[in-house]
Amino acid sequence: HHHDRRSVGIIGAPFSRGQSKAGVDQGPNVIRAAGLLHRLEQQGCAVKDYGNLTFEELDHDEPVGRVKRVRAVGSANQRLSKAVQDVKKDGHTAVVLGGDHSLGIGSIHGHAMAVGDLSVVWVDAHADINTPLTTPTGNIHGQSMSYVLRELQSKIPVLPNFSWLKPCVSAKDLVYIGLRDLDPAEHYILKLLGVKAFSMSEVDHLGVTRVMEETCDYLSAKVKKPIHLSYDIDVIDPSVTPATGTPVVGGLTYREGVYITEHLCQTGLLSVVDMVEVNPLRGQTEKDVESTVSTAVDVLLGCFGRRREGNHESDYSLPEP
Ligand code: B3U
Ligand code: MN
Ligand code: MN
Repeated sequence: HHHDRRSVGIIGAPFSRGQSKAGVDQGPNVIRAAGLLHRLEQQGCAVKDYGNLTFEELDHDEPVGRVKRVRAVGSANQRLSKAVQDVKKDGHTAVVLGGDHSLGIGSIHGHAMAVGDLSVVWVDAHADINTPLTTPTGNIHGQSMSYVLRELQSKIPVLPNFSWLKPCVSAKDLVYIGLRDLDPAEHYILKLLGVKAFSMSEVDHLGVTRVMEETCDYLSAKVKKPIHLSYDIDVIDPSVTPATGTPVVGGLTYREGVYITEHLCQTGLLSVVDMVEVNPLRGQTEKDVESTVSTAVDVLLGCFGRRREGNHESDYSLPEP
């Protein structure tokens, strides 16, 4: 039988302007330093590293209404969108290493420009669906989904450096997993639009196995679309992944966090994966950072065929004595 070598294109997006804490821009480098590329190759992937994107520094980026650093976030996401389009045109599954979660905007947009309609699985303690008018913090990493959802288009004001952005995701094609810290406006939006969401209560009630079965049944009910997985490391419990900007108690276990990507890998539909909010300056100790980064790597390896039972390449043969 033939075996497709999975090809992975890695984009570093060392971007931090969607929130206020220093260090999240070091995410791409610490994830690479933990051996991501080598381990992907070891499990049979062909890996191409596109390197880190660079972003322009803006001297004048005053808040627009409540929203902070709009121009920087707008232009960075435009660059990321182009980069994701290029990686998709080269035929790879794209991995975007963040950086904060505002990069979900450009990553999803670039993905949709390259492949058309897609499904989004947003794995996060937070829904990141505040609009520029409901945001309590002004941070765009808490607003990403509202910028790309077609149904919220009329609620988004014109913002500088965002004129390139076209809403490209339908509410019916979005599933949330792991939610446990939503603002009232975000909870209202999810109910208003009927968004499929498995909060931590549903994970407790159903178990992660049924959550993933229901997620995949829901998303492939009519046509199978490419899946965009946007994985915020803060979905996992801070006892495991403390080195992140906004840790929230009561998160996924390591095993649940990895199971999600093992299951999505089996669909064969994973097309772009974001790994965001790994911040090596937020851990208390070296061990905190190590645990956070190695968990992020294991989550990513799960997207590309790693099994906890062990793996071997299809052409493996035992050495003859
Ligand atoms: N919902 C809040 C807090 C938040 C969202 N995402 C993170 N924090 N990481 C907000 O800023 O919109
Ligand atoms: Mn997030
Ligand atoms: Mn989050």
